[in-house]
Amino acid sequence: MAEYDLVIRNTTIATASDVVKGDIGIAGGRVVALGERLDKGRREIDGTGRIAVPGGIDAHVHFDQDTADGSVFCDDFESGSRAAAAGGTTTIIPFAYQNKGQPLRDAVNKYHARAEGKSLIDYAFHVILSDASEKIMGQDFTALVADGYTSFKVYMTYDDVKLTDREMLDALAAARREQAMLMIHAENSDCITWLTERLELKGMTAAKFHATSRPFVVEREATHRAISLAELLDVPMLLVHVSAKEAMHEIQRAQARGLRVYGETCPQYLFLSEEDFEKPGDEGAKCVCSPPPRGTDNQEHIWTGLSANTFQVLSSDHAAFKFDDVRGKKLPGAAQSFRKIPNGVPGVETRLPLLFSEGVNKGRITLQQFVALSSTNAAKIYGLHPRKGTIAVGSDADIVLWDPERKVSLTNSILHHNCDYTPYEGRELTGYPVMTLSRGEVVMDEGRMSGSAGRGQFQKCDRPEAARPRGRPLIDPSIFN
Ligand code: DUC
Ligand code: ZN
Ligand code: ZN
Repeated sequence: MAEYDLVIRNTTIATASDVVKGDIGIAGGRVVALGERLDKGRREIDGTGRIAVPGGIDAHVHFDQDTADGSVFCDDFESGSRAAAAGGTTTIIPFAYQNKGQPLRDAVNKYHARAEGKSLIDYAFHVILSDASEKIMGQDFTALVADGYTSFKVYMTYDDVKLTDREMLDALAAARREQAMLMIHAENSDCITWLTERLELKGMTAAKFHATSRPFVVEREATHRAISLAELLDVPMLLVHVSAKEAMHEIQRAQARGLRVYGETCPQYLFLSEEDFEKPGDEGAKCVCSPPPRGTDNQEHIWTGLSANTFQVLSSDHAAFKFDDVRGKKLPGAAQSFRKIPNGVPGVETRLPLLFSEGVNKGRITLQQFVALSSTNAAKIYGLHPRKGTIAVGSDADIVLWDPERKVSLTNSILHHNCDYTPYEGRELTGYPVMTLSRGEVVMDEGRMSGSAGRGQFQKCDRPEAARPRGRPLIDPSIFN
């Protein structure tokens, strides 16, 4: 009787710290042995010429989320999780969106119902905190953290969700008490509104003016302000979707001061630029996201931030709206403004192939950094490690085999999302995931999907060690505790 359900044999095993050769023994959905010449498994997979990495964790995706303006996200938990698995991701962390005034528990329950029976792979939830009032926070913030929802996104812009500085302080104080992780969308709301109104008055409404309405200063200022508030109360935080080098420099300065400030960036800031907004017709709308992609020279700076470990996480911020759809990105009529274009780009499936091809294969980051950025660090920052994010005895057998030499032309027809375009159309990649295992079950083999919708399990997150305060606030914590 074989000891293993499955053995992946003779493969290169890459973690965030090591790259070694060997076999991986899997039983009961978990890794139970790493070694050489492991006993035969009931099933054997030849890993020769492949690299086995911990399945990706996409820690920033929007699936089936409510919107304030009637636009419709085109991926739900089924299509989104399928696309994720096809692209080498085995855990997704989408958002439960709290409407202002809504109890946090209700928001979480609503998104559980949306995920139920649909996700192919495991998932956790971040909660979008649009109301941090005492009434709301006093209700169920503490209980939610205890129940495995340990990360909360705070917006500094967008009218339906934004918090004032004072409300952010409330959120920070609560996060500090509960050791929860705050994720910050840092853009100065008033600057954006002021600029948008003036651009519209001048008739400057084309997609490219989206970038004009949200210049790097808007992001840098808000990043600096968020960090200052966090420093005041001594609360760790993560700045999401950092786009510009100037915001990145704010994070670097905070890290140099010893603050627990973490950074996330996304492929759109490595591969897209404001030149994409100039594309003919309405094509520019395909790349509208916030913050916007910057100049092409900015891309190398963001790569440097990845290789220098300024950023801990590379997420997709998958926020997919169809292009050619009444509720999508292509606006009916030239009189419409960039303000009406739904913000976001698809990317859950292309995140890792882009990072591998242009990062690892072009020598910008090491294989270990690839693993850290795509999986391990997110697992640590959001309280899923070591169950997720590594290949180690006892961890879930969420493993992806990569063919590091596979040549792929990216085109929307090979992708599994429900979107009618990819902003990376026509890119030539080297290196691609060829098999995805979720808790030991093959869910993708050479692009063929298997496994039933709904097999993915909700993952409770622990209070992340990364969210533990340093214990050195600038003011006495008894004042705000
Ligand atoms: N910006 C966000 O803040 N969220 C979704 C997509 C986007 O572009
Ligand atoms: Zn955001
Ligand atoms: Zn987002």
